[in-house]
Amino acid sequence: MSTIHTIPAAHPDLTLDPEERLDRPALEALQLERLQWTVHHAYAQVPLYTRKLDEAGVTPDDIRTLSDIVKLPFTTKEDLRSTYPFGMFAVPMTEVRRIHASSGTTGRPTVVGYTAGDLDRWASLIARSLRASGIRPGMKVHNAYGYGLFTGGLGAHAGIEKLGATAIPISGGQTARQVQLIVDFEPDAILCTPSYLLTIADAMEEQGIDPRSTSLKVAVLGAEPWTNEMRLELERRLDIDAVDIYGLSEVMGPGVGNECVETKDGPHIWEDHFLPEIIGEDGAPLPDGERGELVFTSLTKEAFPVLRYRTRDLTRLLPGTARPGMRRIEKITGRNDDMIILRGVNLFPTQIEEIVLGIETLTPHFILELSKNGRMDAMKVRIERHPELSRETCEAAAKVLAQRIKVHIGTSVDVQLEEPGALPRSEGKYKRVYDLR
Ligand code: DLL
Repeated sequence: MSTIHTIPAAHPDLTLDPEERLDRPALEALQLERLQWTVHHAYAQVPLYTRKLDEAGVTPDDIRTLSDIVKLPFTTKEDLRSTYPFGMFAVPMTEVRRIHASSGTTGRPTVVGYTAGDLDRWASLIARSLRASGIRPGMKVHNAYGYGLFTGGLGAHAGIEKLGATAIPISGGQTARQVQLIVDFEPDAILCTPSYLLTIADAMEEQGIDPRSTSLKVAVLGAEPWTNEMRLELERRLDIDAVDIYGLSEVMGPGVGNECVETKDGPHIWEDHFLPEIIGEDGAPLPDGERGELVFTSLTKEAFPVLRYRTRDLTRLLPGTARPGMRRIEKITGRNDDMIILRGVNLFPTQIEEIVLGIETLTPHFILELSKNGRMDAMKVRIERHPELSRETCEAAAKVLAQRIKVHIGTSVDVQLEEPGALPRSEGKYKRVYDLR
C-alpha cells in the first residue's frame, strides 16, 4: 500500500487502527486497490459473477477508478438464493473455516462462508466497533446476540476477545437468567437488539431491580431498525450510552459499520473493508446526502466476496465526523421490505415507534396489525397501557397517538389498548408487523 496520510485522531487517548485515521485520498487509494483485487477474485472464482460480468460486457480490468464501480451489475438476495447453498463461495470448501446463514423467514436461507483471514478481519472490525462504542480492554461484555447460524452471537464474540475484553457468551433468551447474570457478573457492556434490551429492562423491574442501578455503562445495539427516540428511552431507563452497530450476513455480519459513542450520529461505515453506494428505485447511483437503497461491495473478503450487493436498507451517506475519513450512514429506520402501504400512504414501523415514544403516558410495547376492511386496507396499533396510570389517562394517550399518526403520517389507524404483558416480548429481532390480509 502507498504511504498512509494520517489525520489527527478525534480522541488522542484512543488507539485507533491506522486505517481509521486515513484521510479521504489515502482511503480511496486503498479502496481502489482492494476493489480491483475483489473484482478479479470474484470474476475468476464465482461462476455467477463470471456470467453476470460477461453479460454486462465488463471485465475486471475495466475497473480503473472507484467510479468505474457503476459498470458492475448488482447482486441481489435472489442471486444468492439461486446458488444455494455454497455456489457463491470463492475459495475451495477446505479453505472455509466457518459458515453462517440468514434466518430465511422468506424462502431459503442465505448461506455465507469465511476463510481464516475473513474471520480474523471480522473480529478486528468488531473490536474496532466495540472500541468506538466506548468498550475498552479489560471490560466485561454480556453478549446476548443469538449464538448459532445467526452472525450476531459468534461474530460479536470473536471481536470481544480480540479487543482484550472478557466475553460473557449468554446468547439470546432466558431473560430472567440474563438479569441474574447481569447482577452477579457485573458486566460493563451489553450487546443485543434494542428491542431485547427493552425486554431485559422490563424483567429487571419485575424482579425489583432498578435498571439504572446495574453495572452496565454501554449497550451496542443493532440487527433491527430502531429510532433515536428509542435510544433516549433506553439510555434514560438504564443509565447507559446506547450505540448503533450495523451489519448484515451477506456483507459480513455485525460490524460493517458502528457509531462512535462521542457523537452518536449514525454508524461510520468501515470503508477500508466495504464500499458503500446509495441507489434510487431505478438503480441509478445517487450522490452522498440523498436517500435511497444502500449497496455494498466487499473489499477484502476471500470466501464470500460481494459486488454491489443490494441490501434493501434505506438510508443516506453522510460525511465522517468522529472518524473524518470514513463516511457515515444515517441511522437506518427502514428496509424496502418493511414498508407498509396503507391506502396510498407509505409508512415504516419506526415512524410509529417515534410517535409512541414521544407520548409519555404510553408504553413502548406495540405491534401493528394489517387487515382488510372491505376492499380497504386497515392498520391497528395494539399497544400495552401503562401499568401505573388510570384507564382514562391511557385512553386519552391512545387518542393522542391516533391523532399524531394522522397528522404526521397522514393515515387513520385504530389504536387498541392492551393489558400490561399482553403482547409478545422480543428475544432478538422483534416482529412488529402482523399482516392478516
Ligand atoms: O442482523 C447482523 C447484525 C448482528 C448486525 C448484530 C448488528 C448486530 P442479518 O440477520 O443478515 O444480520 O440482518 C441484516 O438487519 O440488512 C438491516 O435490515 C438490519 N439491521 C442490522 N443492523 C441494523 C441496525 C444481522 N443497526 C439486516 N439498524 C440488515 C437497522 C439493522 N437495521
